[in-house]
Amino acid sequence: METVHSFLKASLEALSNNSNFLAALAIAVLIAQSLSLLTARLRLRSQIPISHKIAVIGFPGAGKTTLITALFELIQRGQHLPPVKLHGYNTIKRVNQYIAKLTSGDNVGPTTEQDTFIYRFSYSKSFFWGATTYDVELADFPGQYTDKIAKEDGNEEAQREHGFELDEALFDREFFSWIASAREYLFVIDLAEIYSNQDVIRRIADTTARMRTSWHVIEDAVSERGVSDPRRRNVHIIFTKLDALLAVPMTQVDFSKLCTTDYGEDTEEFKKIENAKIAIGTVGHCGVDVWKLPFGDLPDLAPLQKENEENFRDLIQFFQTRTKFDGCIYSSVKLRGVDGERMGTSAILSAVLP
Ligand SMILES: Nc1nc2c(ncn2[C@@H]2O[C@H](COP(=O)(O)OP(=O)(O)OP(=O)(O)O)[C@@H](O)[C@H]2O)c(=O)[nH]1
Ligand SMILES: [Mg+2]
Repeated sequence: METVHSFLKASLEALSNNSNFLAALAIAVLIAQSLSLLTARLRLRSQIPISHKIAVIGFPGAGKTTLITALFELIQRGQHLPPVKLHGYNTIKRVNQYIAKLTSGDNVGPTTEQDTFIYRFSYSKSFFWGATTYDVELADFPGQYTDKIAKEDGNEEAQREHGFELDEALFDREFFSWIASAREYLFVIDLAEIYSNQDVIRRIADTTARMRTSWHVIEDAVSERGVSDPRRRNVHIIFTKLDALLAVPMTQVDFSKLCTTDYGEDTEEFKKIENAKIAIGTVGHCGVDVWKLPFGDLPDLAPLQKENEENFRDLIQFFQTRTKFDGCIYSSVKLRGVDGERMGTSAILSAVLP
Protein backbone atom coordinates (compact mmCIF):
# COMPACT_ATOMS: atom_id res chain seq x y z
CA MET A 1 0.00 0.00 0.00
CA GLU A 2 2.77 2.33 0.97
CA THR A 3 4.61 1.57 -2.26
CA VAL A 4 1.50 2.49 -4.37
CA HIS A 5 1.06 5.71 -2.43
CA SER A 6 4.64 6.77 -2.87
CA PHE A 7 4.48 5.84 -6.56
CA LEU A 8 1.39 8.07 -7.08
CA LYS A 9 3.01 10.91 -5.13
CA ALA A 10 6.16 10.63 -7.18
CA SER A 11 4.15 10.60 -10.44
CA LEU A 12 2.14 13.69 -9.44
CA GLU A 13 5.28 15.53 -8.46
CA ALA A 14 6.85 14.64 -11.80
CA LEU A 15 3.76 15.93 -13.62
CA SER A 16 3.52 19.14 -11.64
CA ASN A 17 7.19 19.79 -12.28
CA ASN A 18 6.34 19.60 -15.91
CA SER A 19 4.34 22.83 -15.95
CA ASN A 20 4.26 22.96 -19.76
CA PHE A 21 2.39 19.70 -19.88
CA LEU A 22 -0.20 20.89 -17.36
CA ALA A 23 -0.73 24.18 -19.15
CA ALA A 24 -1.24 22.33 -22.44
CA LEU A 25 -3.69 19.97 -20.75
CA ALA A 26 -5.67 22.88 -19.29
CA ILE A 27 -5.83 24.63 -22.68
CA ALA A 28 -6.96 21.42 -24.39
CA VAL A 29 -9.76 20.96 -21.84
CA LEU A 30 -10.83 24.59 -22.29
CA ILE A 31 -10.86 24.31 -26.08
CA ALA A 32 -12.88 21.09 -25.98
CA GLN A 33 -15.41 22.71 -23.64
CA SER A 34 -15.76 25.86 -25.75
CA LEU A 35 -16.14 23.79 -28.93
CA SER A 36 -18.91 21.70 -27.46
CA LEU A 37 -20.65 24.85 -26.17
CA LEU A 38 -20.34 26.52 -29.60
CA THR A 39 -21.66 23.45 -31.42
CA ALA A 40 -24.58 23.25 -28.98
CA ARG A 41 -25.37 26.96 -29.60
CA LEU A 42 -25.12 26.57 -33.37
CA ARG A 43 -27.34 23.46 -33.26
CA LEU A 44 -29.89 25.36 -31.22
CA ARG A 45 -29.66 28.28 -33.64
CA SER A 46 -30.21 25.99 -36.60
CA GLN A 47 -33.47 24.84 -35.03
CA ILE A 48 -34.83 28.39 -34.67
CA PRO A 49 -35.49 30.20 -37.97
CA ILE A 50 -33.74 33.56 -38.26
CA SER A 51 -36.05 36.44 -39.08
CA HIS A 52 -34.84 38.82 -41.81
CA LYS A 53 -36.91 41.87 -42.77
CA ILE A 54 -36.36 43.97 -45.88
CA ALA A 55 -38.17 47.31 -46.35
CA VAL A 56 -38.57 48.79 -49.82
CA ILE A 57 -39.02 52.56 -49.65
CA GLY A 58 -39.54 55.04 -52.48
CA PHE A 59 -41.91 57.60 -53.96
CA PRO A 60 -44.99 56.65 -56.00
CA GLY A 61 -44.13 55.11 -59.35
CA ALA A 62 -40.42 54.64 -58.52
CA GLY A 63 -40.67 51.01 -59.62
CA LYS A 64 -40.77 49.24 -56.22
CA THR A 65 -43.46 46.63 -56.96
CA THR A 66 -42.01 45.94 -60.42
CA LEU A 67 -38.56 45.45 -58.90
CA ILE A 68 -39.85 43.14 -56.14
CA THR A 69 -41.63 41.09 -58.83
CA ALA A 70 -38.38 40.84 -60.81
CA LEU A 71 -36.60 39.66 -57.64
CA PHE A 72 -39.20 36.92 -57.14
CA GLU A 73 -38.92 35.95 -60.78
CA LEU A 74 -35.20 35.35 -60.19
CA ILE A 75 -35.73 33.67 -56.81
CA GLN A 76 -38.14 31.21 -58.41
CA ARG A 77 -35.53 30.20 -60.96
CA GLY A 78 -33.55 28.85 -58.04
CA GLN A 79 -30.11 29.78 -59.41
CA HIS A 80 -29.08 32.11 -56.63
CA LEU A 81 -30.67 30.50 -53.62
CA PRO A 82 -31.41 27.04 -52.31
CA PRO A 83 -35.07 26.09 -52.89
CA VAL A 84 -37.32 28.84 -51.56
CA LYS A 85 -40.73 28.25 -50.01
CA LEU A 86 -43.28 31.02 -50.45
CA HIS A 87 -45.55 31.35 -47.42
CA GLY A 88 -49.25 32.11 -47.43
CA TYR A 89 -51.87 31.95 -50.15
CA ASN A 90 -51.68 35.72 -50.74
CA THR A 91 -47.92 35.76 -51.29
CA ILE A 92 -48.14 32.83 -53.72
CA LYS A 93 -51.08 34.35 -55.62
CA ARG A 94 -49.61 37.84 -55.82
CA VAL A 95 -46.11 36.73 -56.84
CA ASN A 96 -47.48 34.60 -59.67
CA GLN A 97 -49.96 37.22 -60.86
CA TYR A 98 -47.30 39.94 -60.92
CA ILE A 99 -44.68 37.76 -62.61
CA ALA A 100 -47.23 36.98 -65.35
CA LYS A 101 -47.81 40.72 -65.81
CA LEU A 102 -44.08 41.48 -65.93
CA THR A 103 -43.48 38.73 -68.49
CA SER A 104 -46.27 39.98 -70.73
CA GLY A 105 -45.01 43.57 -70.44
CA ASP A 106 -48.07 44.83 -68.49
CA ASN A 107 -47.78 47.28 -65.59
CA VAL A 108 -48.26 45.86 -62.12
CA GLY A 109 -50.31 48.97 -61.24
CA PRO A 110 -49.85 51.39 -58.33
CA THR A 111 -49.80 50.03 -54.78
CA THR A 112 -52.52 51.61 -52.64
CA GLU A 113 -52.84 51.70 -48.86
CA GLN A 114 -55.17 48.70 -49.10
CA ASP A 115 -52.50 46.88 -51.12
CA THR A 116 -49.76 47.27 -48.46
CA PHE A 117 -48.25 43.86 -48.58
CA ILE A 118 -45.58 41.82 -46.87
CA TYR A 119 -44.22 38.96 -48.94
CA ARG A 120 -43.06 35.98 -46.88
CA PHE A 121 -40.69 33.21 -47.86
CA SER A 122 -38.09 30.96 -46.29
CA TYR A 123 -35.10 28.91 -47.29
CA SER A 124 -32.45 26.83 -45.54
CA LYS A 125 -28.70 26.87 -45.89
CA SER A 126 -26.46 24.00 -44.86
CA PHE A 127 -23.45 24.54 -42.65
CA PHE A 128 -21.12 21.98 -41.04
CA TRP A 129 -23.14 22.06 -37.82
CA GLY A 130 -26.50 21.64 -39.60
CA ALA A 131 -28.97 23.72 -41.60
CA THR A 132 -30.06 27.27 -40.74
CA THR A 133 -33.49 28.45 -41.85
CA TYR A 134 -34.12 32.09 -42.77
CA ASP A 135 -37.62 33.52 -42.56
CA VAL A 136 -37.61 36.47 -44.93
CA GLU A 137 -40.20 39.25 -45.04
CA LEU A 138 -40.13 41.80 -47.82
CA ALA A 139 -42.50 44.73 -47.47
CA ASP A 140 -43.87 46.63 -50.43
CA PHE A 141 -45.27 49.84 -49.01
CA PRO A 142 -47.24 52.27 -51.15
CA GLY A 143 -45.15 55.18 -52.40
CA GLN A 144 -47.79 57.42 -50.79
CA TYR A 145 -46.40 56.43 -47.38
CA THR A 146 -42.93 57.61 -48.31
CA ASP A 147 -44.49 60.79 -49.65
CA LYS A 148 -46.19 61.35 -46.31
CA ILE A 149 -43.14 60.76 -44.16
CA ALA A 150 -41.10 63.03 -46.42
CA LYS A 151 -43.74 65.74 -46.59
CA GLU A 152 -41.54 68.25 -44.78
CA ASP A 153 -39.14 68.10 -47.72
CA GLY A 154 -36.69 70.95 -48.08
CA ASN A 155 -37.33 72.03 -44.50
CA GLU A 156 -35.09 69.64 -42.62
CA GLU A 157 -33.39 72.26 -40.44
CA ALA A 158 -36.70 73.49 -39.05
CA GLN A 159 -37.82 69.94 -38.56
CA ARG A 160 -34.70 69.00 -36.61
CA GLU A 161 -35.13 72.08 -34.42
CA HIS A 162 -38.77 71.46 -33.63
CA GLY A 163 -38.63 67.70 -33.48
CA PHE A 164 -40.80 65.42 -35.50
CA GLU A 165 -44.39 66.26 -35.18
CA LEU A 166 -45.64 63.85 -37.75
CA ASP A 167 -49.16 62.73 -37.24
CA GLU A 168 -48.57 59.04 -36.72
CA ALA A 169 -52.30 58.46 -36.83
CA LEU A 170 -51.98 59.13 -40.55
CA PHE A 171 -50.12 55.91 -40.88
CA ASP A 172 -50.98 52.39 -40.39
CA ARG A 173 -49.32 51.69 -37.01
CA GLU A 174 -48.17 48.40 -38.40
CA PHE A 175 -46.11 50.33 -40.93
CA PHE A 176 -43.93 51.99 -38.29
CA SER A 177 -43.51 48.91 -36.11
CA TRP A 178 -42.53 46.89 -39.12
CA ILE A 179 -40.18 49.58 -40.48
CA ALA A 180 -38.49 49.91 -37.09
CA SER A 181 -37.75 46.20 -36.95
CA ALA A 182 -36.39 45.85 -40.50
CA ARG A 183 -32.77 44.85 -41.03
CA GLU A 184 -32.32 46.02 -44.62
CA TYR A 185 -33.67 49.19 -46.23
CA LEU A 186 -33.83 49.66 -49.98
CA PHE A 187 -34.26 53.32 -50.96
CA VAL A 188 -35.57 53.24 -54.51
CA ILE A 189 -34.87 56.23 -56.77
CA ASP A 190 -36.37 56.53 -60.27
CA LEU A 191 -33.64 57.62 -62.73
CA ALA A 192 -36.18 58.24 -65.50
CA GLU A 193 -38.14 60.64 -63.33
CA ILE A 194 -35.01 62.48 -62.14
CA TYR A 195 -33.29 62.97 -65.48
CA SER A 196 -36.41 63.71 -67.52
CA ASN A 197 -37.08 66.69 -65.27
CA GLN A 198 -36.71 70.25 -66.57
CA ASP A 199 -34.48 71.16 -63.64
CA VAL A 200 -32.44 68.06 -62.86
CA ILE A 201 -30.29 69.68 -60.15
CA ARG A 202 -33.34 70.94 -58.24
CA ARG A 203 -35.02 67.53 -58.60
CA ILE A 204 -31.94 65.80 -57.14
CA ALA A 205 -31.77 68.28 -54.25
CA ASP A 206 -35.47 67.78 -53.57
CA THR A 207 -35.22 63.97 -53.69
CA THR A 208 -32.16 64.08 -51.41
CA ALA A 209 -34.00 66.24 -48.85
CA ARG A 210 -37.07 63.99 -48.90
CA MET A 211 -35.04 60.79 -48.59
CA ARG A 212 -33.08 62.27 -45.66
CA THR A 213 -36.31 63.26 -43.95
CA SER A 214 -37.62 59.73 -44.47
CA TRP A 215 -34.52 58.31 -42.78
CA HIS A 216 -34.81 60.78 -39.85
CA VAL A 217 -38.37 59.60 -39.30
CA ILE A 218 -37.31 55.94 -39.48
CA GLU A 219 -34.45 56.65 -37.01
CA ASP A 220 -36.98 58.26 -34.73
CA ALA A 221 -39.30 55.25 -34.96
CA VAL A 222 -36.38 52.89 -34.30
CA SER A 223 -35.12 54.69 -31.19
CA GLU A 224 -38.63 55.25 -29.84
CA ARG A 225 -39.28 51.54 -29.92
CA GLY A 226 -35.96 50.88 -28.21
CA VAL A 227 -34.78 48.37 -30.80
CA SER A 228 -31.13 48.29 -31.83
CA ASP A 229 -29.10 51.29 -33.04
CA PRO A 230 -30.25 52.67 -36.44
CA ARG A 231 -26.58 53.05 -37.40
CA ARG A 232 -26.36 49.27 -37.55
CA ARG A 233 -29.11 48.99 -40.18
CA ASN A 234 -28.08 48.18 -43.74
CA VAL A 235 -29.13 50.78 -46.28
CA HIS A 236 -28.89 50.39 -50.07
CA ILE A 237 -29.78 52.92 -52.76
CA ILE A 238 -31.39 51.32 -55.78
CA PHE A 239 -31.50 53.44 -58.93
CA THR A 240 -34.29 52.03 -61.11
CA LYS A 241 -35.19 52.34 -64.82
CA LEU A 242 -31.61 52.66 -66.03
CA ASP A 243 -32.86 51.73 -69.51
CA ALA A 244 -34.62 55.08 -69.73
CA LEU A 245 -31.22 56.85 -69.64
CA LEU A 246 -29.90 54.79 -72.52
CA ALA A 247 -32.98 55.14 -74.62
CA VAL A 248 -33.70 57.13 -77.72
CA PRO A 249 -37.39 57.96 -77.38
CA MET A 250 -39.20 56.72 -80.45
CA THR A 251 -40.51 60.21 -81.07
CA GLN A 252 -36.94 61.24 -81.92
CA VAL A 253 -36.50 58.56 -84.56
CA ASP A 254 -37.52 59.36 -88.10
CA PHE A 255 -38.78 56.01 -89.40
CA SER A 256 -38.83 57.10 -93.02
CA LYS A 257 -35.08 57.77 -92.86
CA LEU A 258 -34.42 54.63 -90.89
CA CYS A 259 -35.54 52.39 -93.71
CA THR A 260 -34.01 54.06 -96.76
CA THR A 261 -31.39 51.36 -97.37
CA ASP A 262 -31.44 47.66 -96.50
CA TYR A 263 -32.62 47.81 -92.93
CA GLY A 264 -31.20 51.32 -92.94
CA GLU A 265 -28.06 50.20 -91.17
CA ASP A 266 -25.95 52.98 -92.56
CA THR A 267 -28.38 55.82 -92.04
CA GLU A 268 -27.82 58.45 -89.37
CA GLU A 269 -31.13 57.49 -87.81
CA PHE A 270 -30.03 53.93 -87.36
CA LYS A 271 -26.75 55.07 -85.85
CA LYS A 272 -28.72 57.12 -83.36
CA ILE A 273 -30.36 53.95 -82.09
CA GLU A 274 -27.19 51.93 -82.36
CA ASN A 275 -25.29 54.45 -80.26
CA ALA A 276 -27.97 54.51 -77.62
CA LYS A 277 -27.99 50.72 -77.75
CA ILE A 278 -31.60 50.49 -76.75
CA ALA A 279 -34.81 52.15 -77.72
CA ILE A 280 -38.07 52.27 -75.86
CA GLY A 281 -40.23 49.87 -77.82
CA THR A 282 -39.57 47.91 -80.96
CA VAL A 283 -38.51 49.56 -84.18
CA GLY A 284 -41.64 48.05 -85.60
CA HIS A 285 -41.78 48.21 -89.37
CA CYS A 286 -38.06 47.52 -89.83
CA GLY A 287 -38.47 44.39 -87.75
CA VAL A 288 -35.41 45.38 -85.72
CA ASP A 289 -35.97 44.53 -82.10
CA VAL A 290 -33.63 46.58 -79.96
CA TRP A 291 -35.26 45.59 -76.68
CA LYS A 292 -33.36 42.58 -75.59
CA LEU A 293 -29.76 43.64 -75.87
CA PRO A 294 -27.73 41.62 -73.40
CA PHE A 295 -25.67 43.49 -70.80
CA GLY A 296 -22.51 42.75 -72.76
CA ASP A 297 -23.74 44.86 -75.66
CA LEU A 298 -24.55 47.90 -73.56
CA PRO A 299 -22.36 50.98 -73.74
CA ASP A 300 -19.88 51.44 -70.87
CA LEU A 301 -22.14 52.40 -67.98
CA ALA A 302 -19.37 53.35 -65.54
CA PRO A 303 -19.12 57.07 -66.54
CA LEU A 304 -22.89 57.45 -66.35
CA GLN A 305 -23.03 55.84 -62.90
CA LYS A 306 -20.08 57.92 -61.69
CA GLU A 307 -21.78 61.12 -62.78
CA ASN A 308 -25.06 60.09 -61.18
CA GLU A 309 -23.36 59.21 -57.87
CA GLU A 310 -21.56 62.54 -57.98
CA ASN A 311 -24.98 64.20 -58.31
CA PHE A 312 -26.29 62.21 -55.35
CA ARG A 313 -23.11 62.71 -53.27
CA ASP A 314 -24.97 64.50 -50.44
CA LEU A 315 -27.46 61.67 -50.01
CA ILE A 316 -24.76 58.99 -50.22
CA GLN A 317 -22.62 60.80 -47.61
CA PHE A 318 -25.67 61.19 -45.38
CA PHE A 319 -26.31 57.43 -45.43
CA GLN A 320 -22.59 56.70 -45.02
CA THR A 321 -22.46 58.65 -41.78
CA ARG A 322 -25.80 57.55 -40.28
CA THR A 323 -26.25 53.93 -41.40
CA LYS A 324 -24.34 50.83 -42.46
CA PHE A 325 -24.49 52.05 -46.05
CA ASP A 326 -23.92 49.25 -48.54
CA GLY A 327 -23.69 51.22 -51.80
CA CYS A 328 -25.69 51.89 -54.96
CA ILE A 329 -27.15 49.29 -57.31
CA TYR A 330 -28.61 50.04 -60.78
CA SER A 331 -31.60 48.13 -62.02
CA SER A 332 -33.81 47.85 -65.05
CA VAL A 333 -36.52 45.32 -65.75
CA LYS A 334 -36.15 46.05 -69.47
CA LEU A 335 -32.48 45.13 -69.74
CA ARG A 336 -31.62 41.48 -69.57
CA GLY A 337 -28.42 39.49 -69.42
CA VAL A 338 -27.84 36.67 -71.89
CA ASP A 339 -29.38 34.24 -69.40
CA GLY A 340 -32.51 36.38 -69.24
CA GLU A 341 -31.71 37.85 -65.83
CA ARG A 342 -33.00 41.40 -65.40
CA MET A 343 -30.40 44.06 -64.65
CA GLY A 344 -29.55 44.53 -60.98
CA THR A 345 -31.69 41.68 -59.65
CA SER A 346 -28.95 39.24 -58.66
CA ALA A 347 -26.82 42.08 -57.22
CA ILE A 348 -29.77 43.14 -55.04
CA LEU A 349 -30.47 39.59 -53.85
CA SER A 350 -26.82 39.05 -52.89
CA ALA A 351 -26.77 42.39 -51.06
CA VAL A 352 -29.93 41.93 -49.00
CA LEU A 353 -30.33 38.22 -48.31
CA PRO A 354 -28.45 36.41 -45.55
N1 LIG B 1 -38.60 51.72 -68.38
C1 LIG B 1 -38.77 51.14 -67.19
N2 LIG B 1 -39.96 51.26 -66.56
C2 LIG B 1 -40.12 50.67 -65.35
C3 LIG B 1 -39.08 49.94 -64.72
N3 LIG B 1 -39.53 49.51 -63.52
C4 LIG B 1 -40.79 49.96 -63.40
N4 LIG B 1 -41.17 50.64 -64.50
C5 LIG B 1 -42.48 51.28 -64.74
O1 LIG B 1 -42.70 52.27 -63.76
C6 LIG B 1 -44.08 52.37 -63.42
C7 LIG B 1 -44.28 52.30 -61.92
O2 LIG B 1 -43.86 51.03 -61.45
P1 LIG B 1 -44.37 50.41 -60.05
O3 LIG B 1 -43.57 49.19 -59.81
O4 LIG B 1 -45.84 50.29 -60.04
O5 LIG B 1 -43.93 51.57 -59.04
P2 LIG B 1 -44.15 51.64 -57.45
O6 LIG B 1 -42.93 52.25 -56.89
O7 LIG B 1 -44.54 50.31 -56.94
O8 LIG B 1 -45.36 52.67 -57.33
P3 LIG B 1 -46.42 52.83 -56.12
O9 LIG B 1 -46.98 51.48 -55.88
O10 LIG B 1 -47.42 53.80 -56.62
O11 LIG B 1 -45.66 53.35 -54.94
C8 LIG B 1 -44.77 51.23 -64.19
O12 LIG B 1 -45.34 51.78 -65.35
C9 LIG B 1 -43.62 50.30 -64.54
O13 LIG B 1 -43.87 49.55 -65.71
C10 LIG B 1 -37.82 49.82 -65.45
O14 LIG B 1 -36.84 49.20 -64.98
N5 LIG B 1 -37.73 50.45 -66.65
MG1 LIG C 1 -46.15 49.63 -55.95
